[in-house]
Amino acid sequence: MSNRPPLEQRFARPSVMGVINVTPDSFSDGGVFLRLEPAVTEAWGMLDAGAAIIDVGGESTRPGSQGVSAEEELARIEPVVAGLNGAPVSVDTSKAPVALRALELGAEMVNDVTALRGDPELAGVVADWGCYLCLMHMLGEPRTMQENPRYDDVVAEVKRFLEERLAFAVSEGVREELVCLDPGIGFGKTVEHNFELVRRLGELSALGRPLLVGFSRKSSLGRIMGDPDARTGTAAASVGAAVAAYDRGATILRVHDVREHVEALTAARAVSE
Ligand code: HH2
Repeated sequence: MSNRPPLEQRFARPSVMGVINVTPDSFSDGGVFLRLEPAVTEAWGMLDAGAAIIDVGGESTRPGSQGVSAEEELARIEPVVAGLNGAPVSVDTSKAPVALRALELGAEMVNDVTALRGDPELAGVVADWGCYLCLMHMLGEPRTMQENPRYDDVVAEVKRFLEERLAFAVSEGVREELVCLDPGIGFGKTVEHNFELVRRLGELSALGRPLLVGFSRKSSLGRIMGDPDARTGTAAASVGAAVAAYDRGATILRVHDVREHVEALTAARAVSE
């Protein structure tokens, strides 16, 4: 388990992470994959389309959401992760028992939107398993995070946070070369904050770890099209943001529309080579 190659070796730049939300209420695909079969079929389709890994989540973190118990989260994701046996899987959770079960079923990454602040047991699980880890920035918590988020300098503050969480993870026994960092698009940020984070992504690269960016279908993409109340963005807008993030250094792009992203990023990489 613990002799995994460094994350930058396992995930070439750019790599696509396909999202499967096994939830009734996720903002873009809520309810679609609550049944086992469609979720597993969609995930295999994403892998066929070129996804490097599938991120399976059982708890929505959309603005205003309340969270679910570990039992409920596990009941949602366990059959899907089991059904993907042998496929590259990441588990989108902040709960140690959920992560542990997914790892037992073959998951290779824990994607924690709380950056190891949600469950004091999670760091130990990740360290013991020697799995990959994504640490994401969030200001506040999902229930309230979009109520007037404020920063003096959003990029500097996100950078400081990620640096501190990376140091914490390492102090808990997590191997630094297995960690990637994520600015947390939409997690306690205005539209302007989200775009500034991508514009200045190079400043986060200075932390020395690969960056994961998840802009796919997020409301800021709908809002810049002129709808101030948009709750989601289109696939085309998502692709535009992903290519821009890749151009500025992102390694992993977390997306819902895998084929479109793989094609666009393949073209973008050909240009940059
Ligand atoms: N965004 C969401 C969930 N998990 N994980 C990382 N590392 N980065 C992200 O940007 C990120 C994430 C929210 O998007 P989605 O999964 O589509 O919706 P929901 O949280 O409502 O299930």
